[in-house]
Amino acid sequence: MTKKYFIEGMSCGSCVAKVKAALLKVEGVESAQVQLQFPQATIKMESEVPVKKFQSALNDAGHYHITKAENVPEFDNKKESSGCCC
Ligand SMILES: [Cu+2]
Repeated sequence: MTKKYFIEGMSCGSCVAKVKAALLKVEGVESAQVQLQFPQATIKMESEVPVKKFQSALNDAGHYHITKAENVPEFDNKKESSGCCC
C-alpha cells in the first residue's frame, strides 16, 4: 500500500534527505518519496505502519513532524520550522 503524509519542519534538501533516510529505516517500509516544495512524503509499505513509528524515527533525525495526509485539513504554510539541520 502507498500512503501520503505531511512533513513539517523541512527547510532544505538536506532535511529531505534526512527525512527520507529515517523513513526508510522504519520496519515495513519499501520505498519513500519526500518532497520539499509541498512538504509531503509518499511511503510505500507492506502493511500500514502506525504514524507513531514514523514520528519516532523522525524525532531521531531532527525536528520534523509527520501527519497522515487524510488527518490534515490544510497545511499551514505560515508555520515557521523550529530548526533546520544546517
Ligand atoms: Cu535542512
